[in-house]
This record gives sequence, structure tokens and C-alpha cells, in this order.
Amino acid sequence: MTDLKSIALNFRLDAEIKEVKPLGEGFINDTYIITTKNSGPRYILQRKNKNIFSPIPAMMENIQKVCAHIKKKVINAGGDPLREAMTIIATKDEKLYFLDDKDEYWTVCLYIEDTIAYEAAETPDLAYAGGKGIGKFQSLVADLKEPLVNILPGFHDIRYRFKQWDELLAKDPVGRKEKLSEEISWIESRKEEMLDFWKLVEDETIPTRISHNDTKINNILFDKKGEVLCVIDLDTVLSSTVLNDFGDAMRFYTNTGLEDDKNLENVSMNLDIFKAFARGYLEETISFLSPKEIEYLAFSARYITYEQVLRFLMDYIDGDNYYKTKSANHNLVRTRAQYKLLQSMENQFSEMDGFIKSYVTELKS
Ligand code: GN1
Ligand code: MG
Repeated sequence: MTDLKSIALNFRLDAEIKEVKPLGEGFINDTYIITTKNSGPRYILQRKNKNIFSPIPAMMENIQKVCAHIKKKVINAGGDPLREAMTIIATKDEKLYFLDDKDEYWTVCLYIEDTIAYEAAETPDLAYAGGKGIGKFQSLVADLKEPLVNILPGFHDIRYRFKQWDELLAKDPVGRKEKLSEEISWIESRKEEMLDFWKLVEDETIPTRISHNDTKINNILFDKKGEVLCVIDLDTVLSSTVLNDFGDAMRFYTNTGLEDDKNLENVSMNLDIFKAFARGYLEETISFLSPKEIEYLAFSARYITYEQVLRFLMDYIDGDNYYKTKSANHNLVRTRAQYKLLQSMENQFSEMDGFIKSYVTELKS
């Protein structure tokens, strides 16, 4: 077993380590919390998944650029840079990661104390605050001109995903395709409309900006008064369309069920939550979003949810190599639950789109 304490000892911590314990249940990285003696600061230790993020050193450079940029702005606004931005802790030899003898990459950041993170956006007020949080994050980095390294090629690029899809179906590595004709038809029947959207990103009709790409509500820390403090989990910061952030947030926030709900009756899109998030988001971003971005905002929820159906289904067909799974057909359960959500979004699309357009008109008047 990995000696977590000796890994942690490689970093410039401000106090002596007391213990290192597992934290949370991320699908991708392994996460631990470091507590220190005499109530010193706590830290987050992570083994980053090098099979997904590649190369890790470039990912850490991206994160550091974004954090430094946000910190500068927080300081200028008279805020607290240790609470309103993430702080990456370097190793004793000044690196942003530690590479162990098994070639695994470890990183440390400061744990921000006295915060609240929610697992679900249960009320419109919370969704509104989340929308403000993501919108504010995007506006803070909107003027960060240094390019980020693309450490997740093709991440939300549906053309690239379809290439993976075609190759996977041709290979059918574990023989699961045969029983999936219905699920496969869900993907095939929507291919064209998804590609039509992505073409607008490819030809820059929809601009590329810095986006977060993992906008679940538990990636926002709130302070004890309920105000947004800081957006965390920056592994996926990329240069892409910011619509992906809005879409992924809506996939997560509006779901009345679980991402892997076995009971599909639980799953649907809550329109009130959609509207509340959209209000918060637009209030922070209206000053820089282009008309085309606004035009496709509601559609981005369908785009990202569709992409997630595709990604879970692909992982199932592939024999479950990407997402951590808890049962033999976990990825299939996830696929079906996300598809139910997609259908609910499709059924409510005119209300979603109509709301965005009318709220933008209101904000601009
Ligand atoms: C992964 O590990 P987590 O929950 O932060 C995934 C997201 C998916 C999400 C589905 C790098 O994020 O894209 O939407 O699972 N992250 C990556 O729950 O693939
Ligand atoms: Mg994440």
C-alpha cells in the first residue's frame, strides 16, 4: 500500500502532518485530506489520473495560471486570496506535483476551512447562487490571455466522440453491442443536430474561452452566509466554449433524480431550477457573452447531456475502463438515467429557450 504520509512529506506544508485520510468519492482521481498537528492548516492530497489528464505537469501549469489570475483579481478587489481562490502547494523542490516511484502524480492544495459544499441544488435559490458562481468564475478568467495546454483533447468535441464511437462499435471489445440496439439508436438519431452545433464552435461562430468543464454544484464552495466563495476542481480548465459549463451545470443541477438512478420515474429536468441557474449565470456573464452564445445557451444543456449519455454508453461497451463503477451494469444504468434526463430537456426545450431569450432582453433593457 502507498505510504500516503511519506508522499505528503514531499510538499511544502506549513505544519507537521498528523494523518492522511481518504476524502469523497470522485470518479477520476483519488483524494485524501491531510490534517496537521496543533490545528495547523489542512490540505487536499490527490493522486491525479494520468490515464485521463495528459500530461499532468501541463495540467498543473494550467491550474496554476488560472489560480494566479484569480488571486490577483481577488486581491485587487480587497478579498481574501487564500479563501476566494485555490492555492496550489508546491513540493520542496518547487514543482507543482510529486512523481512517486510508481510513476504516479501527486498534488496538494490548501483545504479551505469553514465552507459549505452542496451535493444537490435542492432549491432555486441555491441554483441561482450556483449560476452566479460559475458565471463569476468565467468572468474572472475571461481576460486571461495566456493559452492553456489542451490536456483533454476532444473532451467536449462531439466529432471526436463520434470517431471514438464508430471505432468502438466496430470493435465491440467485450461483446455488449448486440443487446444495446435501442441505446445505440438514441445516439444515432441525434448525431446530425449535435454535429451542427459543434460546427459553430469549430468555425468560431461560437468563440473559444476559458471554461471550467466540471460545473457540478459540489465544485463550488460557499461561505457560511451562503455566498459563493470559490470554484474548485480545476483539473478540467480548458480553452473551449463556455456553453459547455452552462450545459454541464444544467445536466447536473436540474436532474430530479440521480445520475445513476435505477428508477427512471425519478429522473426529469426541473424547469424552475433551470431558470434560477440561468438567471444567476446570465447576470454575471451578460457583459461578455456574444449573441451566438446566448442563442445556444439552452441547447447546450441538451448537447452536454447527450454527450454524457454517449460517454457512459461508450464506457459500458468498452468494458468499463474510464468511470469507476460499483456494479456490473453501472454504466448502463447511468446511460439510461441520463437519457431520460435528455428526453425531459427535449420536451421542455421551448420553455428553456424562451426563458433565456426573455431574461436577456430584461437584463439589457
Ligand atoms: C467525471 O470525476 P468527476 O465527477 O469530477 C468526468 C465528467 C463527467 C462526470 C460524470 C475528466 O467527473 O466529465 O461529466 O464524471 N470528468 C472527466 O459524473 O472525465
Ligand atoms: Mg471533477
